[in-house]
Amino acid sequence: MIRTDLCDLLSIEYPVLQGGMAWISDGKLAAAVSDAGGLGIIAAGNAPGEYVRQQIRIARLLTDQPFGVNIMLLSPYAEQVAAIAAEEKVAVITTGAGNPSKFMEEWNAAGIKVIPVIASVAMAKLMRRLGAAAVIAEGGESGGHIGELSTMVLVPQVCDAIEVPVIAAGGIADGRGAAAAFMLGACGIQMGTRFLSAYECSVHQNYKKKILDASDLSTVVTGKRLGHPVRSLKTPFSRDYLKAENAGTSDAELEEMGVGALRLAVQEGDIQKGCFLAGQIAAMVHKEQPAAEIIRGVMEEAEIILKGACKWVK
Ligand code: TUI
Repeated sequence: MIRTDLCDLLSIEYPVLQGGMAWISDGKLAAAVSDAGGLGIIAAGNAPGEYVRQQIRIARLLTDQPFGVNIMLLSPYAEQVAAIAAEEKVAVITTGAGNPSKFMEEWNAAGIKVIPVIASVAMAKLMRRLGAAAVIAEGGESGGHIGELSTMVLVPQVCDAIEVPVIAAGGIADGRGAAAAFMLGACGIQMGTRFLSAYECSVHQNYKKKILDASDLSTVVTGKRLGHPVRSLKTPFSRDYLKAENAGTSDAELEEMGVGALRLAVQEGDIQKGCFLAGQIAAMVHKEQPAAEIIRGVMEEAEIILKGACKWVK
């Protein structure tokens, strides 16, 4: 069994977080992950505060284990969701796609453990100074909004820079990735794409099928020109978007193209117009299975690998 400081910090059995995926990570998925001994996370995405409150209530009906809320800082509702998460006194708040400095004091005062997603050493240091309980160091292998660095180089540099627990994210799909993350100095992992295939994940079946059918080169990064690089599956939408980006289409028109595309993928399974966010490990997702089986499988595999890790040491 693998237990790390993160398990004690968050009162969880396995040092595994489920990524806060906009439109996807709802109360049902978060509860399933938390009930299985990981930390489930409800994603606020671009949704209003009341949606998040409703999902928190659903999760509380389904599990008595701790779970978190992810606040996407580019959302027009970020302030509203921040206040509701504090009011509801969720166990953990994770943040993404920006700098949560202005919220840290309020969340810490509410007794919430704040775990920002960071993509650089400077941001990790700032978050630590402002009272982050841990950080999630997310590499560019991830799906969705990404930073510059890969997990392999980001995680050890963040571990060297700060003394709070570091959770590795981006490119982790199985026990090999988890074991590697621990070797880099992380004391926990976060997986997003891998949980898309959980039975308890309500994403449209077309989305699940596209993940199960993906190959190593199936993802692409768009949005670099707008300053918000986003990794998604290669689809008619991503091809059109990339073409528009390269053709010099105006920023306003590009923003317009993106609006609603995520929801179309998640809820309608719209193969033509949907934007299917996914990490580079999509090809390593092979079947639908319960969230509990995913967590146990990954951690059991990591344990075997770590126990055998001395095989080259003479
Ligand atoms: O946030 C994510 N992944 C996301 S958010 C999202 S919704 C969206 N849709 C369209 C455009 C943009 C977002 C889909 N996927 N991951 C966490 C993450 N945060 N990755 C990288 C970062 C990050 C980047 C810069 C965190 C902080 C940061 O700081 C920059 C600064 O100085 O503000």
